[in-house]
Amino acid sequence: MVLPCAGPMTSHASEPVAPGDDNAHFGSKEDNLRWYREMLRIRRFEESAAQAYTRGKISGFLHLYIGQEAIAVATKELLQPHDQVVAAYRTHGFAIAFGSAPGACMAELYGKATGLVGGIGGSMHFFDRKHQLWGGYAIVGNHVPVAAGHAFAAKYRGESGVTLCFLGDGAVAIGPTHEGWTLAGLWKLPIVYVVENNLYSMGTPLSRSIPVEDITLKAAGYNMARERFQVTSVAETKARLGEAMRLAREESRPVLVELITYRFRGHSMSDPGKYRDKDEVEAWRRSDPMERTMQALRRLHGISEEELEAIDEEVIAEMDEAVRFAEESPAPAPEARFHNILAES
Ligand SMILES: Cc1ncc(C[n+]2csc(CCOP(=O)(O)OP(=O)(O)O)c2C)c(N)n1
Ligand SMILES: [Mg+2]
Repeated sequence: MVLPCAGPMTSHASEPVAPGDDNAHFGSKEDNLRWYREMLRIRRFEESAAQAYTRGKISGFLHLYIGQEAIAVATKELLQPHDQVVAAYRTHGFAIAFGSAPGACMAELYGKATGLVGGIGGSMHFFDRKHQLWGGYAIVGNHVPVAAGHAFAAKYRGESGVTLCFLGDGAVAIGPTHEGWTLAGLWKLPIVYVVENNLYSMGTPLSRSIPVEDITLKAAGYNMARERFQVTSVAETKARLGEAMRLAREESRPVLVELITYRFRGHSMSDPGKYRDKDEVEAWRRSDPMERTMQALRRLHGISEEELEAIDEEVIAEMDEAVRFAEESPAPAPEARFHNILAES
């Protein structure tokens, strides 16, 4: 339930939810099959990217979304045509879920001309207007006021679109976030700020970067409504994030949503993640939304191992094809680095 900013606190949830038979949080067979496939597409894309990185095919940074896929998949299902999504740099999952071609995404990572932004942006600067993804920002927190600008434009023009701005827990305490949230509250913008709280910013745990555990306590200071929960299924994420979006869309109320989630890999490919122990990672694996959806398909819907394997094979083939496309694509022309810097008439 989305709470008004002065409402009672939702519970803390820094421990993973144990897998149970909470069937209420799963959808129909068709829903679960679709969600499972979409989460798997993101995961297999990321694994292919990681392999390409270790083969030296991708340079620069590479931040993987493995563990957080349910968020992008739920978001895709909630987007209406005029909505816009602005995100940080862990954005491959959004592009794949929203409908960007995996080949163009992989080619962007490879720095090829056929990439999403012509191979000039790389992992941190995915951008696909057609599929409602307005970046891809590398500078922590700096996209928060940019997103307020998107929401202001929609309100000023009288359009129905909602802006969704995703940021990490590490962006909460940074200056531009305060500026963006202030504008959102002041101008009652139709925006939902979604903090993907994966408990770490690089190797720094949340307890060392933010003085309160419940980030949504901050909503009151910006006159935003608030919502907070752990992401364990697409169904629940869709329902609760959807309610936040409804409030922003219908009442022009900014909302601060905190999604407690977990990344199974290090911060980026160069991070072995030694600051957390195996038991912690294992505990979170047991509440992995993709794994739980797979179990629900077996348990609730009688999907066989063969059917699950067939889905995986199709998805792996799709991502192999994306890698082949990236490998065979040409590099951008040297002058391409000067394109799209100034608006061209
Ligand atoms: C202004 C700024 N300071 C520092 C960095 C270096 N940096 C890159 S990612 C990161 C951690 C951000 O963590 P979080 O917001 O929690 O996102 P996550 O990586 O967990 O998705 C930092 C400090 C940066 N990119 N921009
Ligand atoms: Mg984080």
